Amino acid sequence: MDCIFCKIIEGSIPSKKAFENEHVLAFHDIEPAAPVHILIVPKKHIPTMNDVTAEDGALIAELFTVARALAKEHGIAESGYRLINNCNADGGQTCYHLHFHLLGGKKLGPLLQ
Ligand code: IU
Repeated sequence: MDCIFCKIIEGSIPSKKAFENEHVLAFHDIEPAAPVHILIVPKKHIPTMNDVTAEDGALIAELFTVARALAKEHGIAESGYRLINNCNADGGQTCYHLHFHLLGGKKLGPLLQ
């Protein structure tokens, strides 16, 4: 499959890993938009939020659990952070494998531009 995140998950493209288990990989974004910028990615290839189904419920919950743990580990749980999913073109999605951006470590600006 021609998906960069699938290649990162299988290890044929390197990444700076922040967390990994059977279902989830988290790695530092190559173009960080904040001091902490980690991508939290299901190992299952789900292209966009629109493709999430009810049977992915436990997996989506796990992504949020990992996000919460990483926020704590990277010292931004109390100061605050954002967890963002971009969906399709108008949402700004560029990598078509579901992921959440965990952003923090500075006072973030207004959300909408
Ligand atoms: P988006 O929500 O699909 O726009 O986010 C894709 C992110 O993936 C973006 O912030 C890129 O910098 C990041 N990224 C990466 O970390 N490593 C890569 O090899 C590629 C993109 I391609």
